[in-house]
Amino acid sequence: TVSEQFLQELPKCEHHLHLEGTLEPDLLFPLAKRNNVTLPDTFPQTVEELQQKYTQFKDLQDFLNYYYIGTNVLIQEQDFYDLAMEYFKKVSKQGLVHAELFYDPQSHTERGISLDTVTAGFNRACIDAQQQFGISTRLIMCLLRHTTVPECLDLVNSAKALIQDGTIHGIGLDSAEKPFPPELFKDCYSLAKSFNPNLQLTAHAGEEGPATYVSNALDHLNVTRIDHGINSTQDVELLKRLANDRTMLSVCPLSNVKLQVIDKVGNLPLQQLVDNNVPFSLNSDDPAYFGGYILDNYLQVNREFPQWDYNTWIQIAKNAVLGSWITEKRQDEI
Ligand code: ES4
Ligand code: ZN
Repeated sequence: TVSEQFLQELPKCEHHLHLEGTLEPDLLFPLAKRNNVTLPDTFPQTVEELQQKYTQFKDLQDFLNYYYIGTNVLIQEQDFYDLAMEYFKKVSKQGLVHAELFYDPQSHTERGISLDTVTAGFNRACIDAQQQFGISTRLIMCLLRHTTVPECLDLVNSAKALIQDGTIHGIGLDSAEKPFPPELFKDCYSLAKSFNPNLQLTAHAGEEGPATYVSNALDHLNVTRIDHGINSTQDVELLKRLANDRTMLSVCPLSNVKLQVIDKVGNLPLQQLVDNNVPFSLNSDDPAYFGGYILDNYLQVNREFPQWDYNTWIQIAKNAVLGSWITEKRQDEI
């Protein structure tokens, strides 16, 4: 193992964080009150009851059911700003220097909240995070794969100006993985890319879904990164491809345990990724739901991969910098 102080001070980059997944119970209830939002009768009514529910989810869908109810309390531009600022405040104390952040516009537009309201609040927080904490940021707009392709095309079209001016730096694909293979969203990805050749592309694949979802995301969506991707280890040829192309996997240790994708962090195939030279980063996914922020994920991996020395950890941190969608100048600064 390495010392916890070393991991705390190590400059860290986050590539897999859903802003809506940073909604802590102690912000959820006040926001519901502030916005006069009634939660379903079946939803826990106190912070304690909700935290109790968050101790374990049956699977990804069980978690998503809570996650989408949580998003309902976000209404005003200020709510989105406050949510993101709470996240930046926490991780600024954990050695985070760069964050690439997912958000799910469709979970808000379906409730009548405009893409511009959501994006403006999150983007204003990003500007303030750079100012106040020196954290650089990128926003990644996700398509919800449980919705329809025409709905996702509508979202991409409505985001045209934000993609063109770079406010939206990347496109992602999230929500229930099976049975929605990445290739369904081929036209959505190519349309988005046609708006700005510098747009970056990633997709959730290989979390609950098979390695073929990872290959198909590479083949049909032209992504340069894979979110989760841990099931890639089912296919050795795919591992070679990821290593050769320097395609980074954004791995989320505590998330995988809470959603019962794996039994314990030590069962993640991280040593196999290291041995096959596949780049990966360590991330928190939905920290308010999964019991830990970025540093907690690093610390848990350190405990369960005690064979890793300082050099291994420095290499992981470097790979995270190299896999970030930032300028060479910013890479050198970090
Ligand atoms: C997510 Cl862990 C995970 N997987 C897929 N979609 C998501 N949205 C928020 N968290
Ligand atoms: Zn995710």
